[in-house]
Amino acid sequence: MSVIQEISEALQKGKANDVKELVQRELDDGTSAKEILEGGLMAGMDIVGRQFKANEIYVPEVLIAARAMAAGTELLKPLLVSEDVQPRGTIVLGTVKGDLHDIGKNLVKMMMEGKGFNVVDLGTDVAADRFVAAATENKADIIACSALLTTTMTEMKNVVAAAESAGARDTVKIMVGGAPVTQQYCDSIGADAYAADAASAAEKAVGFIES
Ligand code: B1M
Repeated sequence: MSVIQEISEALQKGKANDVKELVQRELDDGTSAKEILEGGLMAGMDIVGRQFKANEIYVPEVLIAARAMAAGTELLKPLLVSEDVQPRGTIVLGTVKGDLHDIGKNLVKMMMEGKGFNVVDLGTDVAADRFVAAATENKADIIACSALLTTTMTEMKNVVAAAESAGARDTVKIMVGGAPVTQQYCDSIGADAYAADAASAAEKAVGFIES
């Protein structure tokens, strides 16, 4: 097995220290950061995403794999900047106003980063105007909103309205998700996409960029 494959395997098993060691070894051997990111870390995270979607693994395993990915990307970040690897696109992500749940949102972030996106994480309790201002400031392709409460998901409608009044509706796609959110709700507020889970959210984001 190549070291790149070993990196993917170690990430899937959530072995952060192994990932760190293997990434450093591969860098010392002269492999580019881009190759390590795509062939090792992102490939491993793709498999984790598929397993999570198929209910073959659960939240704790995904969080441990995310920690391992963070350990690897930490070493690569400065090199990726100098190698001028362009991110796939920029996504502004947050949990909507009034809502403090962030476990699902953090998984969405991790899956999106695993697909090569630059994710601007606004955290929790994010008002509609802040989503739109951050999207404009960062020239984002996508605004991604998470909500876990039936009482807060209505803020997503305000995000769509705020993007419209800021004249940003043609340049930014709006994606919604979280336990109480449905495709029907997405359609009713005029958002562009709904995703039921973190892996699907990342796949849909890729679909927007490649379409
Ligand atoms: Co709260 N909570 N909570 N809670 N909490 C729920 C959501 C609830 C269903 C529990 C219940 O009553 N059965 C209920 C909501 C009821 C409703 O509105 N229908 C509830 C309530 C009522 C509350 C409080 C109001 C309780 C109170 O204080 N009386 C309060 C609200 C605080 C606030 O936000 N203002 C509250 C507080 C909390 C804690 C702080 C204790 C904690 C949050 C900790 C944290 O997030 N850091 C908490 C937790 C942990 C939960 C439960 C138990 C678990 C949520 C979770 O993290 N799930 C939850 C019950 C449950 O879901 N079983 C509950 C795991 C996570 C991986 O799943 O977030 O669904 P989830 O994310 C998934 C998908 O939804 C999707 O991808 C993720 C992974 O695949 N997804 C997206 C999420 N965002 C997406 C965005 C996308 C696409 C997909 O595109 C952009």
